[in-house]
Amino acid sequence: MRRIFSGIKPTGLLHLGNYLGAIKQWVELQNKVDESIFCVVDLHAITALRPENLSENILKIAAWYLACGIDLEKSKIFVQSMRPEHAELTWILNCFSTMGELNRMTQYKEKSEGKKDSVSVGLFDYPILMAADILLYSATDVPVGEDQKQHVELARDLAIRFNNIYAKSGSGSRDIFTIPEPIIDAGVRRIKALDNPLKKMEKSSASALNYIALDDSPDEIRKKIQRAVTDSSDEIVAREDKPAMTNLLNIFSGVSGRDIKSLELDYRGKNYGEFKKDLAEEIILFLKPKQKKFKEIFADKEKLRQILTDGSESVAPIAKEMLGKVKKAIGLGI
Ligand code: AQP
Repeated sequence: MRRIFSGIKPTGLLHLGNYLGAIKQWVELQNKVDESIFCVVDLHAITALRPENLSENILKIAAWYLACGIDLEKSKIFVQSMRPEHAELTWILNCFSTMGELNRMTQYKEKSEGKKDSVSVGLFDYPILMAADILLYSATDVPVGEDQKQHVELARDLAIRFNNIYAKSGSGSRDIFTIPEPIIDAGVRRIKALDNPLKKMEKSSASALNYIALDDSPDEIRKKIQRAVTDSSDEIVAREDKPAMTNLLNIFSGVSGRDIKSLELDYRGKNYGEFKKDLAEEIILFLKPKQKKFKEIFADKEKLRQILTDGSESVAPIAKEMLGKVKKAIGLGI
């Protein structure tokens, strides 16, 4: 039985990077596995920031999942904080993890750089919450970007450690946790920020010029692409010494379905202005049907809340059973 688990944190508006790097792959994977669970991971959203409009962003992200093609016949969607088992299993797994392991997490090192003593304990503990998300549902496959691979490896280590301890104690609970595999699709695009092609596009950026949000209007898209950073020479090719053009070509290819080589051929001898104009129109065309669907779904918030409540109730038996097994193996409770 193959079960996928993945999620996005509602720290801001979903952007093209989130679509091309995550949701597009989820939509394809939901047809290939037995079960898919997609979560809006709101507990993760408060580890480093105090996101504005958190509650509304949670609903928006859920609406985008549906508008982009997550199919409720095949997949379950819910909000992390609606299931208390995530926080409870996090505490238990905390007691099976070491400071050394968490100190080695690259994302923690990057996000805490220069402010080690003032970052939240939650940021340090982020990988354990992620391990709890994955292990609670016995996920076999976890689609993630390269930057999250280390966290899935930690979840694997914790699962193996826990299984080994409780097998040794003779409780007969060898395989409490399923060992998850990270799925890192080589075809998945890593999208860089429009205002800095050396950094990734990110929704919590202070500048809206960093990203194309999925709900940006045509005028905003034209303006942002027009103002996107370019490289020094006026040549439309994807090359290591041209990170800005490589990123723009990558986005063009992602939204149009055309390969980068054919785009390079089409734009040979043309200038950045023409290329950017076409790119903006291609993004607008690509987002238009998704935005239409999003608006319809988001207009009925009561229905959306019901979908998330139903989703939470439908995953509850899996989460409760797993937490029950874990507590029983340890001997917690009476
Ligand atoms: N720029 C990107 N290119 C490709 N994929 C991306 N993802 C995020 N940014 C890009 C993928 O989207 C999923 C959502 O991840 P997340 O919200 O849990 O955290 P993140 O990776 O930290 O995303 P953001 O948008 O950059 O959020 P903030 O600004 O809050 O840190 C993941 O699968 C990720 O790989």
